[in-house]
Amino acid sequence: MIASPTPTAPVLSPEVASALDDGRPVVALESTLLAHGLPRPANRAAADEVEAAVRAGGAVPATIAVLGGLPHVGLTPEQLDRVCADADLAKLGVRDLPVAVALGRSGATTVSSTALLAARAGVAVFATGGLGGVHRQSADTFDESADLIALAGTSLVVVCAGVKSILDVPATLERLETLSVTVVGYRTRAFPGFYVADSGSQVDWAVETPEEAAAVFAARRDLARGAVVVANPLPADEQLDPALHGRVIAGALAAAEAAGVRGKAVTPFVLDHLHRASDGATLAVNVRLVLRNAELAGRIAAALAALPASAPAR
Ligand code: PSU
Ligand code: MN
Repeated sequence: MIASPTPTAPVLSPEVASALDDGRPVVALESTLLAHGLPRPANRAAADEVEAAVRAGGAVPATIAVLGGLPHVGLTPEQLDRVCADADLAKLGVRDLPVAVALGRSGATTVSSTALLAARAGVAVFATGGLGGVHRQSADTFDESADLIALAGTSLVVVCAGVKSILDVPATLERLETLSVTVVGYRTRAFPGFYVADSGSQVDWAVETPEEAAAVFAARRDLARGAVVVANPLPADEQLDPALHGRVIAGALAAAEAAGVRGKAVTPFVLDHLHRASDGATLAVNVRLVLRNAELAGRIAAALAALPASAPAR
């Protein structure tokens, strides 16, 4: 292979590198939800809590971001400070990665770019809050997250609380089916609705344990590229009050429309509006669901590491 003049290989933190070398469990975490999904300075504490939740599940956390053109897998506390403090940090999807790398820029990685970098580093399990997907009004705007197509082509487990409820959830599930992304509920067939336990849509399959989730992924990896989405709902007593949920979502989407927000600014704008309109209720629920996903991802990574090594895919 001809070496690229601009290296794109991820830089592994010492802890992540040694865990991967030893075959110990590692969980990738994205940085866009910290930099663009949660308000400063609460995002910094959340970054530590999410990493601690992965450890509680039995795995090593690897938060991913691009700093000075280098894709990092596993961040130091100072690097997390930088990701959480910089109000102008770019939001990098897959298509933005080559620009950031070649021009030496920094940015937070979304589900799509985190998945790519995690898989490249050899990390098979990833935790986030809610996937991006098909936006409401997408028939007019064509706004559909790059997360979907990235998951179609990347071998990894993504633990999430479904897709963000600001989206068109049934349309997003249709697209995931078209893209042949495997979707299983965690102990439920009711697809979670991010802030709320039940989106109202069903999925075809459920897994009951981290071991089952790991086995499904091992089979997927043997059969075909692409992700396994493990949809992990909040317990009903921890969800956002569904009535409040309906009210504030409608207001936030209307505000985005009125402000003329477009493209990749839509999701951060709407999440921020929700946090304000609900007096922080959506923020507390958002952090809680990410922590639950991080811990479950840790358990799934541990179960995967305990499986007998499978024959290499042909
Ligand atoms: N989960 C959260 N908060 C977030 C996100 C996920 O709890 O902010 C981010 C992820 O990085 C996801 C992105 O990839 O939102 C989707 O953005 P878009 O709709 O522009 O593709
Ligand atoms: Mn978009």
